[in-house]
Amino acid sequence: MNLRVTFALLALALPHPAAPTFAAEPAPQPVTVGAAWARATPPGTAVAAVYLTLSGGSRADRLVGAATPRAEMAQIHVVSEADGMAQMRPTAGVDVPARGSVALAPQGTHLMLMGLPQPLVAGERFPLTLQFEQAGKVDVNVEVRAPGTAPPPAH
Ligand SMILES: [Cu+2]
Repeated sequence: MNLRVTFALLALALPHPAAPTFAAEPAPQPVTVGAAWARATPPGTAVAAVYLTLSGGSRADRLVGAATPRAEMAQIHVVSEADGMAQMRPTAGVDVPARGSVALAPQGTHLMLMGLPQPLVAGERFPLTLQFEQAGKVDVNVEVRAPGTAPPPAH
């Protein structure tokens, strides 16, 4: 038996360093993001809102930011009512409870895209990166839907 074959047999006999280890605890499940969409924007409109659903993983997390190549800036906005008028304001984050679900939906919390160089066209999709405290960056695709009859909420 030559030396090369002997080394090959030795390598087979040794425990493989990448062999799976069976931990007592299951791997933590991160937050997941579903059904991200935005309304198409008329030409010349510099802002758009993105809606989506956050589904909590095995531990609580917090959405703390977003970015997309389609806008200069993205903020998390909450809607509150003052003197009968709905008002939006930026907020630092959205808590996602473990195994809970949080919907960012029209008339409520949303992601505000500001500084759109081009309009969002119905039928297209664009990438959006969400930033979470625990899960880090999560990439999603935003579906652009035809504008409905309801006017977008005023800032
Ligand atoms: Cu807004």
